[in-house]
Amino acid sequence: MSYPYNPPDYFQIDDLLTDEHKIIRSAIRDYITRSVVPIIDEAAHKAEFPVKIVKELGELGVFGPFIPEEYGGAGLDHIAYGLIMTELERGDSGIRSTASVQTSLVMYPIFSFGSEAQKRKYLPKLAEGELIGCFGLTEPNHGSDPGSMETRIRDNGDHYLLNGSKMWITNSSIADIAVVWAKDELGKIRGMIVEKEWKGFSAPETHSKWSLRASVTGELVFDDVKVPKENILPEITGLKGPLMCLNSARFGIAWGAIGAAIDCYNTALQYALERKQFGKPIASFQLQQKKLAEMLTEITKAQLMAWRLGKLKNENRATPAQISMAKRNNVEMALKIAREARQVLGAMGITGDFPIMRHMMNLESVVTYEGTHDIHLLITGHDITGIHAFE
Ligand code: TGC
Ligand code: FAD
Repeated sequence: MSYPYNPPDYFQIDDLLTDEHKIIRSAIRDYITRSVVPIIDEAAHKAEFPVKIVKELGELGVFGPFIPEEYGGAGLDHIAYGLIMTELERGDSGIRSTASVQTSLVMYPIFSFGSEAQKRKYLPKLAEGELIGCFGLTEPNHGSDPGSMETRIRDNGDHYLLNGSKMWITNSSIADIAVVWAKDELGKIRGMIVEKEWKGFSAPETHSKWSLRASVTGELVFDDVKVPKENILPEITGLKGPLMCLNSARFGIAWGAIGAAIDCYNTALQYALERKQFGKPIASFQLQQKKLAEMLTEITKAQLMAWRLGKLKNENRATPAQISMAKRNNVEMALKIAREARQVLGAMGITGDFPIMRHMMNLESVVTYEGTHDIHLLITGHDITGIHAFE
């Protein structure tokens, strides 16, 4: 069961949005209500990503909204991108994950670091959802410390030979292409586009997840894969390449997590108004009101932070450390709200009849991927003090 979706706008942040923003948000919101809410609980139970929605999301313009129209994007601003992510994550973090990866981790690097031929070949199809992409940075032995990656390319004439493996990769087994990061013979990190059919490349799925169950996660394994030289992203070397992609994806997550939080708050509020104990709606008890009031306060703070970050990003002034702070704060906020909202529903909160438990389990991944909660704290610490506390 799910209640009508009534997202709060306590500080009238809608006044800060353009008509175009509101039209886009409304289109995605309607789509999620119509096409995702009715199927997502069953998909999560079955641990299946509803792959048919990829084409529909492409038609809605969810992939690469800030990529220029000449490459298949919509040429929108970053606030529009953020609003789209909020609406998608109200549906499910896994749906937002697919859009994050496709947009920020696949289309963004091809657009920013790719050759003209690469852009023309891949971007329009990725925008339409005709191709699905994934992003390979994390390895079995290197998660928070991607700079130590072991995956390698070796020059072999007209191509490179790629060897190594990546782990925890969203969309791995359903992806047609992978943007992969590997070190060359000089130890420099290079990005490349690897196609699914190439010999030596496999992408087994990881099973038994209790989180992001309606999303595909898996490995990328490279065994002497021949990567043509024209598939190397020519315009970037070094760790800052993948980290720039992460800035874009983390920005989207800072907005996306608000959608999951609002869905939990909305459910808790409506349930508390309906559910009676001791002859009264539980919403009349001060302890429940405290929970609801604090949830709304935290959502409102997160909305304001996301909106301001969007303005800064539109002006090309958002720093990676600001993005880290927003990702960390907003995901933690959503996770806490999911836990509180679950309690408001009592036993009903653990069932799939309501979306809360699914959001809560999903957010356990969101708080870890794209940089863990603690890594983002250390990024803020570094920014404040100038002292690197990673090593
Ligand atoms: P460090 O020495 O600090 O930096 C290396 C170079 O990178 C530059 N840099 C950045 N550039 C752009 N944006 C950023 N955010 C940047 N952060 C650092 C830096 O200036 C330097 O440049 P240069 O020119 O001097 O070489 O690097 P480090 O090795 O000490 O590590 C820093 C650290 C820990 C912050 C970083 O590695 C990190 O963020 N670790 C977390 C890893 C992570 O987030 N992985 C995400 C994998 S993808 C994923 O999870 C997708 S989930 C998708 C979904 O399903 O939604
Ligand atoms: P580790 O790095 O081993 O960290 C373990 C713990 O140690 C964490 O709590 C961490 O905060 C802490 N820690 C590590 N270093 C320090 C330090 N210096 N100081 C203090 N504490 C520290 N990756 C991709 O490349 N592409 C994807 O599409 C992708 N999708 C994902 C999807 C899911 C569902 C999940 C769960 C992960 C995904 N990831 C992806 C991987 C994700 O980015 C990593 O899991 C994450 O960066 C953390 O790495 P790790 O899991 O190896 O943890």
